[in-house]
Amino acid sequence: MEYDGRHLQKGDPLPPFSGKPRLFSMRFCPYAERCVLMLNAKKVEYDLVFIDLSNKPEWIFTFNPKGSVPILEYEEGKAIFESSIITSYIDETYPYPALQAVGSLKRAQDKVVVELLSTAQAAYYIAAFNAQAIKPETVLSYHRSLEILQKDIAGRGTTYLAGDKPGYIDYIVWPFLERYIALHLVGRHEFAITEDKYDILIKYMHAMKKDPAIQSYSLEPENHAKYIESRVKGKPDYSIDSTNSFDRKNNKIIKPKKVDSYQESIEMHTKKPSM
Ligand SMILES: N[C@@H](CCC(=O)N[C@@H](CS)C(=O)NCC(=O)O)C(=O)O
Repeated sequence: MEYDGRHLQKGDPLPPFSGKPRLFSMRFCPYAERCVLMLNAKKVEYDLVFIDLSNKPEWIFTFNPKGSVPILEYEEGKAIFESSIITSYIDETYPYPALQAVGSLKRAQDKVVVELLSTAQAAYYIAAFNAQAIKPETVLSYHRSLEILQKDIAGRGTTYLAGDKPGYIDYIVWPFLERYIALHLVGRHEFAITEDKYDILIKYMHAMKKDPAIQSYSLEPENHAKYIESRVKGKPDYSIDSTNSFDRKNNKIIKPKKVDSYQESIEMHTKKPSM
C-alpha cells in the first residue's frame, strides 16, 4: 500500500523502500526541517515519512535506538540519525550547491553561531511546552542569544549568514527562527521578536522567506501555534493548514503562499504590541 503521508503510529507497517533515500521526520520537528531544507536546496529526490512521536511504530527503533527523528535511511535498512550528522552527510554526498562554509575557520565560526543559539533553543522549548518553568533568566538568555545572532548577521555584512545565498548555517538556524515568531501567538509575549529591537534579524528573516527551499517546507506561525497548544494539552495535532498542503510525492508544499503574504506574515508577527 502506498504511503499516504500520515504520521505513522505503533502497529502501522513500514512503507516499502522505493530506492530513494528516505527521511523519517515529524512535520513540526525543527531538527528534521534542517535536513529537509538541505535536501530541497540540493534538489535531491527522496522520500519523506512522518512519525507520530507520541505513539511510535516499533520499527523506528531498528533505525535509531533512541527512537528520535530525524533519521536518514540512505540504503534499505541502513540509517544514520542526529541532524548535525545527517546535514553534513547530505552536504558531502550531494555536492551541488555546496552549503557548508569553505575553510576551517569559517566552518568553526558557523559552529560558534549554532552553539550560542542553543541557549535560545532551550529557552524556546521551555516557553512553548513548559511555560510554568519560565524564569526571568529564561527570557534574558533567549534575548541575549538572539541579540548575538543579530550582531553576527550585521557583522558579516551579507544578506545571509553564508553570503549572498543561504548556506548550511542559514538552514541550521532558520527552523527555530520560524518557531520563535509563533511564541507571541500562544501568549508568550516576553519572547516576541519585535521590529524595534530586531530590525536586522527581521530583515534577514524576510530574505530567508524568499528562498525556494524555505518556501517548500516552512510553516506559518499560526500552524506552529496550533501544534504547540495541542502538544501542551497532551495530544499533538500534526495537521497543517490547507493553504500549505503538502505534495508527498515531491516533498513540496503545493500551494505556496505568495512571497508577499510570507513577508506580511513576518511583519504581522514582529510588530511591537501597542501599549
Ligand atoms: N539532537 C537531535 C534532536 C532530535 C529531537 O529532539 N527530535 C525530537 C523531535 S523534534 C524527537 O524525535 N523526539 C522524540 C523522542 O526523542 O522520543 C538532533 O539534532 O537530531
